[in-house]
Amino acid sequence: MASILVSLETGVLSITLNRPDKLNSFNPEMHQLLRQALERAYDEEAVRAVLLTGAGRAFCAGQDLSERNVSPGAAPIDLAISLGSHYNPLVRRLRELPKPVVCAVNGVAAGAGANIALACDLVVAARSASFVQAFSKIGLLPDSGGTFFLPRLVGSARAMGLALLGEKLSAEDAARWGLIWKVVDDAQLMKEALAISKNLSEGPTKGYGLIKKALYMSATNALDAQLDLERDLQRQAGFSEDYREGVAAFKEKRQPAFKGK
Ligand code: LHQ
Repeated sequence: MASILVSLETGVLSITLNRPDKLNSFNPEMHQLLRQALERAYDEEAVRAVLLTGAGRAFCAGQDLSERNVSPGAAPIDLAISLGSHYNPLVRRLRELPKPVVCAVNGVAAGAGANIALACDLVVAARSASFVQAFSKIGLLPDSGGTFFLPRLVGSARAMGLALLGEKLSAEDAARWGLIWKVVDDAQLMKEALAISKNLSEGPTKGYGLIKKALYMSATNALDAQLDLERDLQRQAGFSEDYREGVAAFKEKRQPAFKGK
């Protein structure tokens, strides 16, 4: 059984982490297939939004710990290698993809699984889902962008509590804290996440890519630099066909037909 399922429908590339018996934890094959799916999302014009979710009762439990040999006498594992070759490129790919990525968190999101969800642009979670910075329980620190995303999303006090205590945060609290976009009833999750993704896939894709860039750059820019960036990106947006169409549709009092160009 493939550890990643991929399908393209009406402009939405759905990617499902598919190792349910291992709570969709990451092994090298899953990393490789996810990388290929995101490359496809980048390359194919027909892909105008991505929807990431998990199969079974979990979204993703982070690294597959059953693959780590930590028995006495075993050579110590250099974790920087798997961060450098798998997790960090994955987070960069999600953030740099010039198309919106929706994450439907269907169950527990733990360790790198939680932070990969947070690396997506819009996170919708099932009411029964939860987020766990499980790293401290095994002597590690949050990775896959966790130490960057958490304080920015929920403030340093809550980020520190989540990271040090490694307790489960319910989807409802995650939404209340501003960690994610919204929480919905379990039965509504995929319907809602698909509706959001489809809506985005019919939108001004170029403009969305520029929105991502501007908002993500704001994490490290001062106001002056950000104003300059907005000027430069708005120039690009203004040259798009979709800007023309958006304004024409507004004037003609009709729905715009964006082409993502
Ligand atoms: C698992 C896992 C798992 C294997 C549950 N692996 N089997 C990457 C590499 C480089 C540097 C370091 O960082 C990283 C990134 C990381 O992600 S490190 C953090 C790795 N993840 C964790 O520490 C999470 C470990 N799992 C848990 O804390 C819990 O299982 C969660 C909170 C995810 C779910 O709890 P429960 O719903 O109570 O389920 P459970 O604990 O009973 O797990 C169900 C099964 O899944 C169980 O197997 P079993 O055979 O007993 O049914 C677990 O062993 C297995 N499982 N996570 N990551």
